[in-house]
Amino acid sequence: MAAPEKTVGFPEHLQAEVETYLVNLRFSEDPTTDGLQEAMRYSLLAPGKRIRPVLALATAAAVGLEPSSVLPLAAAIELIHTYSLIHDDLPAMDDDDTRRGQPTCHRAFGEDVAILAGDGLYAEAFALLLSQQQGEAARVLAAARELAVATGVRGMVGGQYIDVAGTAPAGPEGLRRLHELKTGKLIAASIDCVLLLVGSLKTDTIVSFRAFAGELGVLFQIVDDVLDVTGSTQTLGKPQGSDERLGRRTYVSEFGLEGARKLAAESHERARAHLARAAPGQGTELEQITDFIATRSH
Ligand code: GRG
Repeated sequence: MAAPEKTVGFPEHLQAEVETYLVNLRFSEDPTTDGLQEAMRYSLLAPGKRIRPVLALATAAAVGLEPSSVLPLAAAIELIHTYSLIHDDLPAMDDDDTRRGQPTCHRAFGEDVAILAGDGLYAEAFALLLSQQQGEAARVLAAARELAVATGVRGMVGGQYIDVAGTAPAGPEGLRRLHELKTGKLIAASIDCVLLLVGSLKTDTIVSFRAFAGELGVLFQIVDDVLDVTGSTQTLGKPQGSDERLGRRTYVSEFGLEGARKLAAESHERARAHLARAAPGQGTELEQITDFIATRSH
């Protein structure tokens, strides 16, 4: 299995904790489903940046929890993210050949197995969260509910539908809403679910963390749209230019490259300001991730 990507200015100690946890995950010991497990682990353990689980661990650190105490939640989020990538790459969606620098799951294992690998990762994410995450039962359930909503019709899958069906209203608000659901909700859940596990934070702190979480999702997507135009297929680990090929509405198609870059810079400033209010003097790793998301090249 390829080594995880090394990233500059990123909390690599948290990334390493996530990676070790993911590598040790097994979903079944039944040999008749070995091929399915192989496909799931092929996509999961490919060199992704682990932004979402690292965000969860960094949020834990910022609110005084031991980062490793939220590893089951963090890993569940990465399982769900990986499922979304597998299904997004399918012929019926983006029909992509490469992802995370290797052939997509359906190219390596066939379309039928890739669909099942995505389904399996989604279900195993909740099995992991509900059986392994420590904490008061009501708080773990609240986090599970948040994750389900963030990835359902009011979140990631709803956003993907709006994108493929082209039902977003015209104009910047429609575009923002689409991406808020499709990409933003899972990124925000990586922070929100940790707050729900803690359960005893001041309202002001929660409000600022939520504003930070929402802005980080926006920032991630604007930068992703810029990179789709300016990055290379090799650096990105997925085909460059696929948004234009698929006629997708992006921040670049809507505002032009320079306009999108300006919006990214403004969003970066807002995210940092929200974080400074949420975790004054304690958000070092969250600051690192925020700056990484704004300046990343892949
Ligand atoms: C449920 C089919 C389905 C789709 C959900 C999120 C999503 C919609 C699809 C993922 C496809 C995609 C490329 C979306 C754009 C933003 C994004 C999520 C990029 C990939 O995330 P990174 O950069 O990837 O964090 P790594 O590989 O580093 O984890």
